[in-house]
This record gives sequence, C-alpha cells and structure tokens, in this order.
Amino acid sequence: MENNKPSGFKMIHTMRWYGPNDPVSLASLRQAGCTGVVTALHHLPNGKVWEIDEINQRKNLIAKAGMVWNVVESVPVHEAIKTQTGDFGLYIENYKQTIRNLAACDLNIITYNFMPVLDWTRTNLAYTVEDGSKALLFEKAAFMAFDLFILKRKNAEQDYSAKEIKRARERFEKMGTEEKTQLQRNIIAGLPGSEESFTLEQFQSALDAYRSVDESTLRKHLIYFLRQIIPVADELGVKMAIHPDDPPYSILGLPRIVSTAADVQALADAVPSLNNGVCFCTGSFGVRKDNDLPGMIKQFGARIHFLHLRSTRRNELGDFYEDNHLEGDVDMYEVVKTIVQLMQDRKVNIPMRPDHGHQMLDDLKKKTNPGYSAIGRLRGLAELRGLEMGIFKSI
Ligand code: DNO
Repeated sequence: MENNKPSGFKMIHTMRWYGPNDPVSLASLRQAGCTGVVTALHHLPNGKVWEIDEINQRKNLIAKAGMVWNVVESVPVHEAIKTQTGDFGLYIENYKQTIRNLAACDLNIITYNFMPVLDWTRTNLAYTVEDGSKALLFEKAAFMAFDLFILKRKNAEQDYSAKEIKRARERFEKMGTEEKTQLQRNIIAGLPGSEESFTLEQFQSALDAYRSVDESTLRKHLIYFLRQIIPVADELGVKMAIHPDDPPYSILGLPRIVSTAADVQALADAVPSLNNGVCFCTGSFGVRKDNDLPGMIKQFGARIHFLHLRSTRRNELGDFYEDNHLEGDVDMYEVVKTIVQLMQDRKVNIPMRPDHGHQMLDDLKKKTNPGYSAIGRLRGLAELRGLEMGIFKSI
C-alpha cells in the first residue's frame, strides 16, 4: 500500500528508549508510530569504551522489535575532557574508539553535549497544567533558592539582582522540608539521560573544578575535543550532533557555550567539517526569545543531523514549562515547514524524536521517567507527524 505516498524526504520518527529497564517497552514505541529508536548504553560508566558486542546486542533487541537504532544519544563526554584535567587525553582516545566501534555496527549519528556538571535541569518534574496533565517546569525563584540557601554556593548572590534574591528568599521560606529535599534531588540527582548524579558535597566539588574554566576556556576545550574527534568521524562517515544547553544560559556560575546561533557558528568556524553538527533541540534553544528557530535551521541546515521537537512556554520572571508540542512559544508550524524544505533541499531524511511529553491519562497512575512517559510522547509524535504530513503534501 505504498502507492499513495508521495515521494520525497521525511523525518524519521523515533523515540528515546532507556534500554531494557525502561518502563516503556519497544513494542509500545512501535505502536506509537516509531520506525526508529534512539538509545545509549546508559549502564556503562562515563568514559569507558563501548564494545562492539554490547552495541550489537542492543541493536539486535531493537531490530527484533521491528525498528532501527537510528541515533546514539548520548555518548557522554567525561568531565575531565571539559576541564582538561587528569586523564582527559585517555578519555578522548576512548571516545574515538567508541566512535569507531559504533561505526563498525553501522551507527553513524552520535549525539553528545558539553554542559559542565549538569545535563538538562528542571526544578519541578510534576507541575500540573490546566488540563490536569503533568509537565516539567524550570522555576527561576526555586532554582535561585536552591543555589543561595540550600547549596549556599560561594558568591552566588553576585549572579542575581537584589530583587531576585528577595524573591528567592520568599520562595525558600515558603518551602517545607519535603519540597526542599525534592528540589535538591531534581537538580542534582540527575534527570533521565543525565550521566551524573551527586550528593550535595560531591556537587560542590564538581562545581569547584570549574573555578578556572570560564566561557572562553570551555569553548577552547570543546574545540580541542572537536579537532580530535571530527577527523575520526570524517574518516568513518559519522555525524556528530551536539545538543544545546538546557536551559540555554549559564547556571550556578558554570559556563555554557552552546546556547545561541553565535555559539553554534563559532564551533562551525573552528571545525568546518559538516560532521561537526548539531542536534537541533527546539525546546532548549526555544527558551531564549533571541533565538530565531526557523532562521537557525536555515543557517545551520547542513549540520542538523538530529531533531528534538518540543515547545516551552516562558514568562517574564525567567520561568518556563514544557507545553504541548504544538503550543507554547515555539512556532512549530514554521519550524516543521523549514525542516521539510531543508530535507528536500538536502535530499535527506532527518531523524526526529518528540522530545518529552506530559504525564497524562493512565500514565498518571504509573511510575514513569520524567518527560519520557509513553502516552504524552505518543500525543507529541502523533501531532508532529500530522503537521509534517500536511506541510509535506501542500508544498
Ligand atoms: C533531555 C535530553 C538531554 C539530552 C542530552 C544530549 O531529555 O534532551 O538529556 O539528551 O543532553 O547529550
């Protein structure tokens, strides 16, 4: 029944799967409409080489479920590489070997990030929106309260205005013990997919490792890393896709360098190979008003190897929550239209995943990975697929 399908290039529909322990099964992803899966060997410690046997085992599990492992997300970058301390040379060699092993198994799109210490960060993982479903929220006052009064980071007050500090204090004073514990856990114990998890003391020392690493030093370290790994990727035909910072600005005094179009351009200028690419995450970039998403898709089109489609809604206080995929501040119609055009121009199918989703319906009764429950993502994927088809057929 392929005959009424117009020919042309379309997104490859995938979802993230955390491996055999994921409460959402591969069969469910298949029924949600995925042809592809995005996964990583999360059980391996950060910095270790991924062996071919293990990669193939994972690949076979996915194949048995009738799908393809399209994208590796993520091969984590060891903190030593970001700070250029300790055994960072060895970790870079290991990283190259992992790229080689993945390529030997025909896995040729690899996502990673270069966010110091923390990966994505939220303050509330079960924020109830008006339809009763639950979303992920970043509340600035709660985050500042953690920084100033729970972590008590040295000189933290220098990063905030007097008004913000007052707001953070009032917020903190209203928190009960349980909320404080939960907030701390949300921020430092690692969200799904983050490869690090800390106690408060470990967290402080992880932050200390960045005392002498400012933005320009971190950028130098990233470019050094790229100059080491991109030639390996070039040799093997592997596309590397850096994920932007989430949220897309400095937090906790840590430098962040993949937040804007200028940031991405600086990396492209330093290492021009198109295998030095991006995972274009509309949810992360979209938190900033000054990021023009369709413009960025055009500017970096040739480097976009993977898409995370999601929308956030921000307010004037610096808070944002994850809205339904077609709502919020991201103009998803313009985004998908630009992507559909880009794929026809480049003659390529770009893998996408509906990034996150609300916890809703029956999933409200289940224990789920925050952002990665089945039904909310199924809704996101269904909406995005429909939007794509409508645009595709009308161009
Ligand atoms: C959150 C994700 C991140 C992202 C990594 C990429 O849901 O978007 O965990 O996958 O930062 O390395």
